[in-house]
Amino acid sequence: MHGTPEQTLSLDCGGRPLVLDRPRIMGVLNVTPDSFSDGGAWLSPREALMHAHRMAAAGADIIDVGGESTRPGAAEVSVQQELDRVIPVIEALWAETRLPISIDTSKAEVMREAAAAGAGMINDVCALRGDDAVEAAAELALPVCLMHLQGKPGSMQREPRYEDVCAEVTTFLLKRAEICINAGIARENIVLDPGFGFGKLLEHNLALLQGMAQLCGHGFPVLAGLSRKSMIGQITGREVSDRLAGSLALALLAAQQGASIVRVHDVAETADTLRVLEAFQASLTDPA
Ligand code: 9MG
Repeated sequence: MHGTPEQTLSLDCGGRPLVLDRPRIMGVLNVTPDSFSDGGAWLSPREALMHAHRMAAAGADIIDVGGESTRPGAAEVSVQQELDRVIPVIEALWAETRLPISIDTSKAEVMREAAAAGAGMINDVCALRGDDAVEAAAELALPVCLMHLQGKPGSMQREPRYEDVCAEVTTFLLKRAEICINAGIARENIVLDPGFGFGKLLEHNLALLQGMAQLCGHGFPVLAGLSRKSMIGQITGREVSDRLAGSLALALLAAQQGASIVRVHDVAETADTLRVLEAFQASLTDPA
């Protein structure tokens, strides 16, 4: 849903615009010891910050800072632990870059503190279903990404079941969007995310990718997070550290299907991949 110039959507991330005139890249910055994809490589705030600068230079359009892993079986962290991890990083990123910053959290208190430190978007894998989360997001008046998740992070992969995964995910997200709008969140501040890998088997993830146009047709920008996910391991047999090619293929497919934002670990490679797609799409409308 990139539309004509008159229709171009833009998210105002706390004064830092994220213009959705082409698929945008959200760089993942985990400040956690146990994220599934990078095993603590970015644990210290200093290292996290250096990595964020590398992602910015490589073409990231927004940086997503997270202090709690959403991997199945990951340890829960307290509000204070999460704040201690993310706030120094957000403050430094705010001061040292011009990029919008998103906070990956489900906790209302973390949303508020992160926004005060400079975060301009809320990325919640629980779609603001936590205590006080909708109220906090409405009060902060920042863009929010509402993600679908079946079950709970700890047990979501046990036996996910759907009759029609695309219809059920779409219905859930539109219902959450309606609840958010009724609570005072502006419609233009809502981004939807089918939640690849969150309570989904490979067949569900592939159906969602195929059916993404259905989700994109409701006027909300769609975010897709597929980078290094286990579906790539299931298709290719590769370990997390060896899923770059699979991640790029999925970022390309998601963007082609209409995703406005792709959430990725490998920013430089994704930027090149999306440039190729953009050139190809431009050649369709402007043939030689
Ligand atoms: C935090 N996080 C991990 N995977 C994600 C995904 O697919 N989407 C969003 N919005 N956040 C994610």
